[in-house]
Amino acid sequence: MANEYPQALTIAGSDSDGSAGMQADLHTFFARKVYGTSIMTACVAGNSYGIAAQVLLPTDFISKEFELLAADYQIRASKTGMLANTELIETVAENYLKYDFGPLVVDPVIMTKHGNMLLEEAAFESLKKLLVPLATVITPNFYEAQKLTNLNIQTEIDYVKAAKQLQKLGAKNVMIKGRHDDPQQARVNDYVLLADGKDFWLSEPYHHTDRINGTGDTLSACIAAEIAKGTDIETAIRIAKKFVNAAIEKEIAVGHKFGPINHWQAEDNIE
Ligand code: PXL
Repeated sequence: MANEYPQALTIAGSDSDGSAGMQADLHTFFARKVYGTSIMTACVAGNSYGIAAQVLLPTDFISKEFELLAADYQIRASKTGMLANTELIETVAENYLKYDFGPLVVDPVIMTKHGNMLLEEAAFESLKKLLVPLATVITPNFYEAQKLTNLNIQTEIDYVKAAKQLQKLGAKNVMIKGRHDDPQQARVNDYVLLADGKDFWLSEPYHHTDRINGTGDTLSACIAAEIAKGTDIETAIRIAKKFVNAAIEKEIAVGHKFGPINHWQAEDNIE
């Protein structure tokens, strides 16, 4: 029968070097054995040194992508990545509400690890108003959580406060990814606050490597993949943290500078 196999959707930008964005999402869907569909919002021209240019797709084209997928596929979970500006956020939110594409994982992508902006500053408010309330799970990094909450996040208590504030904005489950910018640190700790109020920290070792492009994309895609298979939210988040850790642990050497993580390593090393 058509559509029995679990299907997930990424609504994101294409990254030409394959390390991040939609490509990282599709690698993850493949590794987690869900069929991956994709609604492209933008294309960036980049390589492992950085991004040089980006173009945004027309909103009527993006709406067409939604319409065509809805007419044929049965998507059981979705995730968002690069949405670039207010117009694209509005288009994505409107279309997501029009169809049934399952629970939504929002990765509130603002900037690449190397400082290229992937969301206009003027669009932060629409991200908060239109997209955060649609999030079954939201996965900001430390920087994005600060931007969305206007809090200065220093202590563990600050993470808790920020997560609660994101729930007030409408997100159901929140995972705030901890800092990983200190070469001395031994572990990377992420804070999770679930819809029912249960909370916990997830901790994995810090790996000293430049090959970490696409970690946020992979984490959110892995959560969506698990949800598409029927995994509960807490387990989906726990699997995704382990998956990303395994993918960082053993690099694949492609590109000269800030390379990708290794989805095959992850596929082979977690259940
Ligand atoms: O990893 C964030 C990200 C998301 N989407 C696109 C990107 C990047 C980082 O380079 O290029 C399209």
